[in-house]
Amino acid sequence: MTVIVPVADAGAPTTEVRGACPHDCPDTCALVTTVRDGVALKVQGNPAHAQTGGVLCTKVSRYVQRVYHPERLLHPLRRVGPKGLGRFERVGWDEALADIAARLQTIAARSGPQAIVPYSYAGTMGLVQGESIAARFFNRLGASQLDRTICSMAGTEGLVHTLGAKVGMRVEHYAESKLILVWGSNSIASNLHFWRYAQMAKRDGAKLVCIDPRRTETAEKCHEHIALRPGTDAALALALMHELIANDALDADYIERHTLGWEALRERALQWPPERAARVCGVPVEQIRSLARDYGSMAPAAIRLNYGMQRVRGGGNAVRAVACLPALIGAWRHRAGGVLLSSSGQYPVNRAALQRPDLLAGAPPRILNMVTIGDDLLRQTSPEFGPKIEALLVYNSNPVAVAPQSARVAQGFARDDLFTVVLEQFQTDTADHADYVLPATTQLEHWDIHLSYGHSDVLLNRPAIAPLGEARPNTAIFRELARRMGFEPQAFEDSDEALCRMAFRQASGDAVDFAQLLDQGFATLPGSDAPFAQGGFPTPSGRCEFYSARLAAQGMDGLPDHLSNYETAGASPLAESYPLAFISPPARNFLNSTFVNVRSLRDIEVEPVLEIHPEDAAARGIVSGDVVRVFNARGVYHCKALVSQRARPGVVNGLGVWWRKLGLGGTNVNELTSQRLTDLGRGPVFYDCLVEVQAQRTEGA
Ligand SMILES: Nc1nc2c(c(=O)[nH]1)N[C@H]1C(S)=C(S)[C@@H](COP(=O)(O)OP(=O)(O)OC[C@H]3O[C@@H](n4cnc5c(=O)[nH]c(N)nc54)[C@H](O)[C@@H]3O)O[C@H]1N2
Ligand SMILES: Nc1nc2c(c(=O)[nH]1)N[C@H]1C(S)=C(S)[C@@H](COP(=O)(O)OP(=O)(O)OC[C@H]3O[C@@H](n4cnc5c(=O)[nH]c(N)nc54)[C@H](O)[C@@H]3O)O[C@H]1N2
Ligand code: SF4
Ligand SMILES: [Mo]
Repeated sequence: MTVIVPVADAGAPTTEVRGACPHDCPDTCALVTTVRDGVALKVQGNPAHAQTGGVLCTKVSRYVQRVYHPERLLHPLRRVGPKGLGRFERVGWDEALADIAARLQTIAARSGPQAIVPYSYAGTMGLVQGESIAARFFNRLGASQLDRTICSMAGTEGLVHTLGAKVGMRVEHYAESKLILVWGSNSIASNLHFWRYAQMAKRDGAKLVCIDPRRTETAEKCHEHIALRPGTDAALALALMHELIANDALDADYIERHTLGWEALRERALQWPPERAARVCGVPVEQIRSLARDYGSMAPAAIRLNYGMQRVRGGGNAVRAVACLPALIGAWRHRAGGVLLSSSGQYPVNRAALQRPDLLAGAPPRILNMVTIGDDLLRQTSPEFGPKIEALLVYNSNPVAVAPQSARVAQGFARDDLFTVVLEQFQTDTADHADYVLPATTQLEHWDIHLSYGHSDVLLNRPAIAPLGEARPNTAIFRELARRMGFEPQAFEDSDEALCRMAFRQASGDAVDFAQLLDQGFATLPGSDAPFAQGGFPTPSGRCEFYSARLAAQGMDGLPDHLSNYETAGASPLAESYPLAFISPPARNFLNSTFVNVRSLRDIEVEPVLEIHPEDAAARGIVSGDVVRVFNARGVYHCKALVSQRARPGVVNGLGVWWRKLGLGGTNVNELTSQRLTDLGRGPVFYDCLVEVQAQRTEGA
């Protein structure tokens, strides 16, 4: 592989190009790239953008190391060795695209287009390099569609059935809160720019409480840490309601005017005295009582919920239960009160213009859940499933590393009769299984436009440098494939800049001022400061729905409840063999599996670790530094033990998501996770998982 050594002419003038961080992170920072002589010298936070505040996380402040990484993919590759080994030869674009188009046409003619499946997620969050031309291509082809559930669907459904949409507080207003519950979020690692506002509030006297099974760097910096068992958040929320009733801390007027189903929820909450929740959550009863006293008395009270708490069987219900809390105390009356899980529902994106569902023209295609790709790749044609998967086109995702139960996923990807094309910047675990690997540009090399799920601005990303080597944007690759498949050119001809311009264009006009985006790189959406001060929730009833008639109509519980995990520690037969709960939250210096191959960041994380509480370690004769075997019926994961109070008793933390080939023994955390689905939204249950751990001093790994 060619080593790229960018050398800029030191005498050439520098320019600054405005952009947006493309990564799957709520912060969506505004970037400024300094360019000299066509070479990107550095990437910094745009000081003019309030939510970025001129600060980037460590990962993206080293972005040029990723862009000019010696292992960047620079030309198309065709597999020459067995799948999974990563042996490839260089081919030209023409040859690669012609062969891919011919293979897809053959499969579509023989087995129907639904035997072809796209697999993509949020390698870039851009609306253009995400699902624009790619979606048009698969719509026009009539391929299977992908249910993009792998991150947030349980929480999304929970919010939609309570508040009405993915909406909530504006992040900047947390600076004025008096109590902040950081719930299921390691904000310092994964929502740094929210944490800046929480710090301002703290300096102003606010109290910060972290609710997380792991004693994270965020938990350490809060005044209090409630280290509950994974998957018990709804029990905690119901007990808080119980105490708000007992303490007479409710805002009866707000409940009366702006909520639905209080009588029924009240009855349910009364079944959850703090003693009961304390047993379920594994926390002291006094901690629950004191949290309820604070929540009922310290106004304005704000909750920053994050997706970490919805990756369990009852994740959707848990989000529903927590999302009910602000209405009970009338927290929404103040702009610094309420809850935020995601702000993405407020953006008027014109997805139909970008993705052209009209190109489907005919029967709706089958929809496959990305969480169960492991099982689905191993299925035969059947009336229930439809045609066996014969071709997979992967972009913006690394499923062999990030999808649950990876032994099954890798087995599926290793099928000799599966035709796999991977659009990538790097030779990932997934790319190792491809028939063709096509080199994709990075954010510094292409146009894009971004919404955010943590703030309320739109950001434009202009290319700062020319594409490296023969890399092409996803859009350009799908345009070319469409041409070679003989699809009508008019549906694919929009340029990337034109796609950016149409992303927020509505019948009533442009929702954002594109001239302003071109000029300063970001634009703020108009919106209300305290969106639900007077009610007006975007639910069918216009109220905060404690009781959801829509859920009841689907045969589900209309009220939120605590659902125990599929795999529960304690007195279950499964727990006899696998007594420890296993969670695999993000490592601070990686973003899902992105950045694992950037040496300077991997050196900070050192190696894959398993945090284990001193009691659990002692019971197994494990000391820090031991290579351990973490296992259950689905697989074995090898990593280094770190005996640490960051783990609570009974719960072990395996920080994710390493590339399998860079971990010990070619495995990662998803060797252990299951393909079961959440109560709402068909999401994954990464943190609903039991394991056992053994030291493995003799064998090594
Ligand atoms: N540095 C970094 N930043 C990231 C990511 C990353 O991988 N690295 N990932 C990005 C992505 S894709 C997303 S979706 C977002 C949000 O990503 P999240 O996955 O929400 O990440 P965190 O905010 O770190 O929250 C996870 C926290 O939830 C805790 N947790 C696990 N189970 C439970 C539970 O049952 N209840 C409660 N209360 N807490 C639990 C974990 O211990 C962890 O500290 O962050 C994004 N930002
Ligand atoms: N055990 C466990 N598993 C998890 C999680 C966990 O907490 N624990 N987190 C889950 C969550 S929240 C999520 S969101 C998923 C994330 O899963 P993915 O969305 O698959 O995220 P990444 O692993 O970051 O992989 C993204 C890939 O896209 C590539 N990429 C980036 N930009 C572009 C581009 O412009 N074009 C092309 N072609 N490729 C590009 C990157 O190089 C990278 O390899 O993982 C999930 N998996
Ligand atoms: S990953 Fe998040 S914090 Fe880091 S630069 Fe991107 S948006 Fe900002
Ligand atoms: Mo995610």
